[in-house]
Order: sequence, then C-alpha cells, then structure tokens
Amino acid sequence: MWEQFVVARVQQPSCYPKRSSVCHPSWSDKEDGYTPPEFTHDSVILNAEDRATGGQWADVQNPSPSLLGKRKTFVGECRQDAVCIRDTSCAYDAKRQRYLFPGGRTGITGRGLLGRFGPNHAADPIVTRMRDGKLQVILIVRNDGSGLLAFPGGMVEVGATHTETLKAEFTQEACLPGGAVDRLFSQYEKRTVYRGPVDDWRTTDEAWIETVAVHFHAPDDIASSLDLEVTDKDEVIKVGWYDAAAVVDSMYASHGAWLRKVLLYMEEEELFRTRASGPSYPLARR
Ligand code: RP5
Repeated sequence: MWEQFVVARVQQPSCYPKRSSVCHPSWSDKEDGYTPPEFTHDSVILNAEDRATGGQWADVQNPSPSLLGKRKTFVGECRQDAVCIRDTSCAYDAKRQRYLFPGGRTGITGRGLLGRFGPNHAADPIVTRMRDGKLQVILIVRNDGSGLLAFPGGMVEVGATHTETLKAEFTQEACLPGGAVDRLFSQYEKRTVYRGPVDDWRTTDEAWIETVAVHFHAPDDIASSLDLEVTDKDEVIKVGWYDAAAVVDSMYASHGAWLRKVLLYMEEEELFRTRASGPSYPLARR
C-alpha cells in the first residue's frame, strides 16, 4: 500500500521540520536508525479538547490507547463502512501507544497540523458538468501555501456525517447555497470514487487524513444555476470550473487520482451511450 503515498514521504508544509529520509516505507520492513523528528503545530495544542479557550477540534496530548483503538478507519480501499482501527491490521507502536499511518513511514512523528491521532476524517465533493464536449470539474485553489488545485473538501466535524460534510464544504468553499446545490446533492450523485487514506503533505507517522470522495454530475440546468463563490476565504483563494483532462496531473494530494477515475467512468459511460460514434470529449491520460 505504501507505494501510493509518495507525497506523505517527500513533501511538507513550510512549518514542518524536514522529514527524515525513509529507505523502507513499509512498517513490516526494518528501518535501521529510524529516528524521525516529532512535530505538533502550536495551533493543534491550543485547540485541544481540554482547553476551554480554543476550538476543541484536536486531541489532548496523550489520549488513552482504548480511545484511539475505537477510532474509525477506511483502511483498505474496498471498505464500504468504516471499522474500529483496533479491529484492522493497522500497524501499532506499542511503546508510544499510537496507530501508524497505513501508507508507511513518513519521516515525522507527532501530529503536525492534524488534530487527531490516527485517522482524521474528511469528505471531498467532485462536481462535474459537460461543456463543449469536455468534462469540467469545480476546483478550488488552496490557501495553504501549496497553491494547488483541489476538490472543495474539508474535515468532518464532531457529530457530523460524511454526507453532511460534502455539502457543507461545497457551500463554504465553492458555491453559494440554494436550490441548485440542494438538487445536485440529492438527485445527481453518481458514485463514491474513493474511501481511505489521502496522500496529503500534512501526514505524519501518527496522524493522517482519510476521506470519502463522492462524484456528482450536474446536468446543464443545474450547472448553469450554481453560483460559484468562496465563502471561506481563509482556506480558499479562488474557485472555478476547470477542464478535467487538463488539470488531472497537477492536483493536490491524491485528488488527481480520483479525478482520473471519474474521467474513466465518464468515458466508459459515453462509449456505452454513443457506441459506434465514440467519446465526444478527450480521454483521460493513463
Ligand atoms: C485533503 O485535505 C482531503 O482530501 C480534503 O480535501 C482536505 C481536508 O483538509 P482541509 O482542506 O480542511 O485543510 O487531504
């Protein structure tokens, strides 16, 4: 599994210490002299659940192993439902009492910029339309120093579901709420494209993001009624429709891999629909 998680080993936000180099990513292989730096950003400490003054979106410094074991995970791409991490084969560091990133060694311990030890759950809406024979997708430019194109996703808040988060993030980061958004999310969901860990540059050995990425395809009347506007300007620089085939190779984290899947599904559907005449928009690059 570690082969898919290159970003988590070689990239990092500028506030992170340099990752130690990793020769053997897999936890089941020995890595002699592996002593990665430990880093947890101040914003994480200041927003811990036991601090009355912060946002309380982060774990306390030393949560109990039993609490961590009950955390839900989608480890293994095929899972439909999240399961308790203690019931999986996820690697565990008994000395530090922490579950370890399923994508292997990252060269940093602690939580970095992530609030939770273990999986930090997110949801990613992938909203597409057809325009001039091409598949277009709504993407944001992230305001996190990466400046990369991404789906308008975000973290699942305590008490919220992935489904609620998909729509909430879409309306905070990409589009004003309204009837078109309601119809899009209630009637035009096509499929869940991915469930599982993300190859995100914030990942550490002990904290990672797991997402559910869901594709919605807007028919013309819905697409033309979507009012694209960024509400959460702290997180997002801008939003727009982009030609999917043109951006698929230069997106944030694992987002390009999910968009490539969408391009392939849509291409298959188009081939099935048109049969002899073939696809009417560019094929995904493989
Ligand atoms: C990615 O980070 C996820 O796929 C999701 O798009 C995003 C969530 O983090 P924030 O945008 O809330 O920082 O790994």
